[in-house]
Amino acid sequence: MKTSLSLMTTLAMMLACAPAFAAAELPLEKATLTEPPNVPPPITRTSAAKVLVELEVIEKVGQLADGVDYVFWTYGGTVPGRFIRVREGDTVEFWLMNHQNNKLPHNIDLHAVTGPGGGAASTFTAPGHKTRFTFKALNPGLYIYHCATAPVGMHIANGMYGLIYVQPTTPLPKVDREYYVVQGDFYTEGDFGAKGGQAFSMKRAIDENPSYVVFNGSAGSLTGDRALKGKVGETVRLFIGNGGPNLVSSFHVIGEIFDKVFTEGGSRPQENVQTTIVPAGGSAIVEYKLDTDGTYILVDHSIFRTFNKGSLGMMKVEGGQNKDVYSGKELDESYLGDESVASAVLPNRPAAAVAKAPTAKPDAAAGKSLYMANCSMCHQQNGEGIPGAFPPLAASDFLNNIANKNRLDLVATVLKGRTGKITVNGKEYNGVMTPVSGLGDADLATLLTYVSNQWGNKAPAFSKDEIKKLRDAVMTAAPAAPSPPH
Ligand code: HEC
Ligand SMILES: [Cu+2]
Repeated sequence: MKTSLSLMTTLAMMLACAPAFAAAELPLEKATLTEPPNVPPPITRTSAAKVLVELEVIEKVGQLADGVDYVFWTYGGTVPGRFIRVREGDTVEFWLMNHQNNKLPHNIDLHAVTGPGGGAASTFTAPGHKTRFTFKALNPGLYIYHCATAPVGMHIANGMYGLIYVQPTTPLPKVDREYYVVQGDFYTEGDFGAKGGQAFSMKRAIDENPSYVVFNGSAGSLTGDRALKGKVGETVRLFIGNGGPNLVSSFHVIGEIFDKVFTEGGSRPQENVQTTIVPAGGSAIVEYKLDTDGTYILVDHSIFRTFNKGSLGMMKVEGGQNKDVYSGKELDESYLGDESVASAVLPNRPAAAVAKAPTAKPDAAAGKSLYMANCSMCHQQNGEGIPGAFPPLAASDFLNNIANKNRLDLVATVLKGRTGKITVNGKEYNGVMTPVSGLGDADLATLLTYVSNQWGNKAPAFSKDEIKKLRDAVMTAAPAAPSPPH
């Protein structure tokens, strides 16, 4: 009796668990695909399905940055392409459609596919055609997909990549928010910020010298109104990819520590990570909790890419400051170090950049070297800025035309930084100026007097006392702006 019961149980279990029916007998469902930065909802099914994925290739003009047009080649009309979410063990029927207005053939290599070329040869599709192949999602994880049509590098460089997440049979714990962010490097004939239509530069691409390094296909795709959002107390999961084609990303969120990172999109998490490497053609899943409010900046910590090539995104977190976690600035008072120590340690330091005993009349040479040391890398030596990225200070209406408010605004901009939309001389900017710290009242007076009396600007000189008053006013006002990278 006992024996036969256990035999029956075993038989019943075998029947219940028998997974390997032909794919045709699996329940059929259509995958929900999402545009960046959105992620399809978690799959709640507990058994395999046959999942239909339809992805359309669209070649179209978009913006690489403000006023910079570029012909992108896309999966679904965006860079990165549509986010695909399936479940480990699913059978995926994959359709690639190449729109009839496109000029080129394309295909797709999904790194989630086991089989030659990841689907590339099977999906080679001429304009005005569609192709199909089917694969089984054997391995869970986060995978890049990309075009693999010759010249492969060019197809990828033009934006043909995205992420497919094969959700493990035991899913990751639920979080409050999931987002989709993919870095990519772009190669234009003109330098960063050069306006108008920009052609692809094969030379730059081969030299691995991108003019743009961006998240989600354009500088500013995740800033201002398009910033990612969150609330204090929530948990966040970012599905990060790197389309390349060339650069490896040092992905970091300024002001956050990743509680968990599934490095390279794999199955086992590392804990308490500051910066994670995302290889070209690779991914990472990062998770963190939002503990206090403010703007958190997503960067490639190869930091010139962030401040000079566009790899800067934002997550705006609301819900109040948690003073136990982060106090904000508690104190700023004068400090006078021993001059002889400073000059002994740093004999080559340019004299004018060193904080001197306050002089009554700020001088232009000192102002210039302070400007060169603190502002010129963004606003440029001649104060003309960089179109689309850094607004001009030269003949800037912002600096000169806000009647009496401008003096306070200028000091606030320098001390607290500035972010959000701003119109300068009729052109809109939407960037991030990080706060400039470490300048005493006398130096700041010298610097701002210089800035407001150069390149066609005209304003009364700032005195040390005036700066002190303005600084007090700024520092007691509401907090703003992100902290600089650390
Ligand atoms: C890291 C790059 C960076 C540095 C360094 C920097 N700025 Fe800015 N600045 C910006 C950006 C970006 C904006 C526009 C911010 C926005 O879009 O809201 C800006 C805006 C401004 C504005 C308002 C707009 C205008 O053009 O009149 C002023 C004034 C300004 N900066 C002055 C300064 C001064 C003075 C310094 C040096 C003490 C400085 N900045 C250093 C990037 C920078
Ligand atoms: Cu292609």
